[in-house]
Amino acid sequence: MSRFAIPCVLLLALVAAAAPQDKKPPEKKDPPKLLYAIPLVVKPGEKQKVAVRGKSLATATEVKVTGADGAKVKFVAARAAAPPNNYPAERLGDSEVELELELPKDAKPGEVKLVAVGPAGESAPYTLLLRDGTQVVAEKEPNDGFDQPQTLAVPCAVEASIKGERDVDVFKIEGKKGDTLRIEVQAARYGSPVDAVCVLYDSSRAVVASASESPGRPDPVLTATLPRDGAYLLSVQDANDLGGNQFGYRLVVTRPEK
Ligand SMILES: [Ca+2]
Ligand SMILES: [Ca+2]
Repeated sequence: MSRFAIPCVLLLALVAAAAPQDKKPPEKKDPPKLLYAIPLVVKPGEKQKVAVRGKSLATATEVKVTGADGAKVKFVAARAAAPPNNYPAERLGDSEVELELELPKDAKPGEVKLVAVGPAGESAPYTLLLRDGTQVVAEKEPNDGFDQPQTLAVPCAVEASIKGERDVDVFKIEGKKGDTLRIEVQAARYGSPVDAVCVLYDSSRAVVASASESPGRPDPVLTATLPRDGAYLLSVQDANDLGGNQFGYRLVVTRPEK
């Protein structure tokens, strides 16, 4: 063995120790994803606390707001937050950010978006559901059956939730023969986990119309011409009987122009 043999063996061992196969590949991180806001409906012109649930948000460092001049967003916190009841994280998220949001009074529905920023990049934009000029009504529980409906004056926009598993929300609407009612649920398209089903009954509890979706969209839109004067009952529930404080929806009832 030459006098260089031992140092060469040592050198090879050192090179082997530093070989790339011994290095752990960097952990692949997903960019953040925003799913839905709690509360689901945001009020322009007011400073409000909003939590936004999603995926990979625990390490988010910033949330940006676009689509409204003068909109302000303050990043308060980010945390891991498992969905309740072992519900799927794909729909309910595994983490959330807490924000203080102030949108200008003239913010336009459909145009205001949030983007979360984290170590692995930016989320896709999330479109906030905003109040518009429609009369706002807060949902009043209990409203769980035909015997205890919440009376609505049309037109209105009810800010409601499927508050727990098997929650049913029943609303009463007075109508005249020949009136057309348009009933729309806004939920899934704004990321809400609510998969809504709407049924309109007449006063004898016969079904007038029902909807569980609208063309190309999971949120129901129901249009019905009323067959007689009287009280009508509208039920809203989750197709899978799931529910909880994250299950927000907005119910918009109007009489469209003929
Ligand atoms: Ca409810
Ligand atoms: Ca209810």
